[in-house]
Amino acid sequence: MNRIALITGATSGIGEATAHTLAKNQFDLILCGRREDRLAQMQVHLSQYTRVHTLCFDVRNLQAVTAAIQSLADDWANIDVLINNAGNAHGLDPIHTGDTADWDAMIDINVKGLLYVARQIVPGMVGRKGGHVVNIGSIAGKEVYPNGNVYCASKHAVDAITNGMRLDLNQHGIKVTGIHPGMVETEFSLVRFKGDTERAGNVYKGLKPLNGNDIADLILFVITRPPHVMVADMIVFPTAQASATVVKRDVYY
Ligand code: NDP
Ligand code: 8X3
Repeated sequence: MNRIALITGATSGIGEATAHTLAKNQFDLILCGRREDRLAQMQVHLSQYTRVHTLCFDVRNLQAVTAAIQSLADDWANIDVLINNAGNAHGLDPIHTGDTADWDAMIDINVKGLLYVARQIVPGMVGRKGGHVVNIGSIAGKEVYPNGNVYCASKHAVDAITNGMRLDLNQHGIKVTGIHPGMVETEFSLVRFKGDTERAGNVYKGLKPLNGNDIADLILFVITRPPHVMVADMIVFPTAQASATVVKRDVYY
């Protein structure tokens, strides 16, 4: 019987690629995001491989998160794998000129949203004495870089929450994994730079970045280890990247 995986942020980038990969590897899928049209298209496409259910909500809205998860029928309610992936950077500004609306968005989505979703799903895992939570952090949760201030803070919080979850859930047989990518070419930079395609494109110029499928492969790997094996933490870079700030480019700007 297929396991059930719930993916937040399934409408683009890492989450979308993960949905495609898991659909072809014996997972039933609950796909979440705010863009209903994309969720609907993915449901149609991926239903050729597996059972697919969609939930459209904003992770910032506690009532909406709660209502969505509680709306699940019995045959969807026992979630085996939670992939907390929804998140973004908003802006890249020094601390003294940062936009407080950007700060609110990053803290509300990347930190509080992850917690709201986990709070709804993890109790069921505790009751069933098993499950796996995969939190998508970032190299920004392991290092701090210039102008990254609040995004880095939000991802350091994800790292701390992931480690805390692992401690608290240890006695309940639940696996908790943190995956921390470096540069992945998705809609991430387009969102960070508020639709400025030129600035977003420059982030990846002169190197081969990771793509969503690279991270999806790793997620599939960690959630298909035998019951006694838990990958706790993973940092993954493109080969051209050595840290948040050290990147080899063939083209210099
Ligand atoms: P994308 O912008 O391509 O995807 C972000 C996803 O998050 C979308 O599906 C979006 O869906 C969802 N999302 C954003 N805000 C909300 C919200 N308020 N409520 C619900 N869903 C939301 O970026 P990535 O795929 O790159 O990002 C996925 C994760 O990976 C993020 O946590 C990011 O921080 C992390 N990451 C990304 C890296 C990169 O270089 N790309 C590197 C390291 C980590 P919708 O708009 O439909 O709601
Ligand atoms: C995304 C990677 O380096 O832009 O989390 O913060 S970085």
